[in-house]
Amino acid sequence: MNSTQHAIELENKYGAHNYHPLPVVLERGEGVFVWDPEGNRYYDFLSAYSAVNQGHCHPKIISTLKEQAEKLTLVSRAFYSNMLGQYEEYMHDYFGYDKLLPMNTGAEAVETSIKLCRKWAYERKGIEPDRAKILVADGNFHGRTTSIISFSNDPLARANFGPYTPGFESIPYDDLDALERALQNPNVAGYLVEPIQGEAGVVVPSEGYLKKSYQLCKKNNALYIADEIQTGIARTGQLLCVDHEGVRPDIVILGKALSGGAYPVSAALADDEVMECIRPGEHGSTYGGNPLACAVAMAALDVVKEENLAENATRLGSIFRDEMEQLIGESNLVSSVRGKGLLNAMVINDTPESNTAWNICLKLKENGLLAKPTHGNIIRFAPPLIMTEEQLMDCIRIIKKTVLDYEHAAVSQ
Ligand code: IF1
Repeated sequence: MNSTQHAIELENKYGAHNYHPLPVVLERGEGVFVWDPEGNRYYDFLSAYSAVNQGHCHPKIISTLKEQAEKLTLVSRAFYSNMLGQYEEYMHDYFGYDKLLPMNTGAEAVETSIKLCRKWAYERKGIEPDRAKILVADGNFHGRTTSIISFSNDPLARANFGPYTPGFESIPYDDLDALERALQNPNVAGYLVEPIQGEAGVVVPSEGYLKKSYQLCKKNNALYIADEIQTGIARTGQLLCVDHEGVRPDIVILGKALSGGAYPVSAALADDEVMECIRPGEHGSTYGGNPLACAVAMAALDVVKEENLAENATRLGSIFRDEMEQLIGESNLVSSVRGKGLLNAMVINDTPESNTAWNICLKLKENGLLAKPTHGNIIRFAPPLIMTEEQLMDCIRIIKKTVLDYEHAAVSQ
């Protein structure tokens, strides 16, 4: 038994119900495509929440993974490995930060940056013990650990998981006045922010916000911490989303596409002034920086440059939004499209409580394209960055047809 239905039944029976997936089972992926057990092919328009920017099972990444897996996979940080230093130097050359702290999941790298920020606040900025405060933005999503959900505003992510970690203050996103006011508190150690808010529904801040919020932090001696886990690695048309405004954060957090989907790899990047606040015994992870992760990450980042993924994201992203604007002209069902590069969202003209976006996603699936609603009435569109223009046009055709058919069916009911 290897059918879609059976796979879903097994998950329902034996797995925790902490997700509500679209009813599709995937067993194979290649590039922009994934297949279900019955052999149906789909365009992947989620890319595992932007982890698979390089496309599914990229041959270079997978062959590197196999090669390294046969040689050495894990040594822990009790010993040196021949790969970690090489990877750290590679990352230094690639992103231009003095040092890297390797972790595995995105949430761990966010936790790492929180610890780095607090440590810096006490040891360099001179904040009194236990008084440091980190600013975050309303609507944030940074992961699911107990500390991170403590500063979430999403009741689902947060309710009944208290008591919550203190030391955070949430301010409105894309609001420079609110940031400036909050920064008047001398105990503010840093501002943790997503350059585009993903979970909130691909919320793009006003032009200049990244630059000006960075400058405000610098003026008030607070660290600027950019969570580029979803927006980084070419997704928005630049290597990092902050590059659009020439901002160089004090801490950059990477995950997801750092491994191209082949393995969990995350990292916090910072200069010595911040990174040297962490000494032996103060932070770490058994798997963080393991040889397999190092090899995979270097291959994944090679692909980003070799295949010009940032340029492709820019080019295809603007075609996508132009075409969706046309659809808005023809349809009452779509109210807006927004995004940068290939991180985009379509707002469905219905209440967040309605299941319209979900139903459209079911129809998209029937028509061979996988996307997922977020916040009820928003559909996120984020295909792998290796997509060709021809493939994109095929996808646009599917999306337009699906939306228009859905609307006509609803009208004729
Ligand atoms: C879920 C969203 C995406 C992230 C940012 C840290 C993390 C994430 C900016 C944590 C993770 C994921 C996790 C996934 C859904 C998802 C997501 F819808 F919630 F917003 F991508 F769009 N910072 N994002 O986006 O990284 O620990 O998961 O490796 O939890 O359901 P992680």
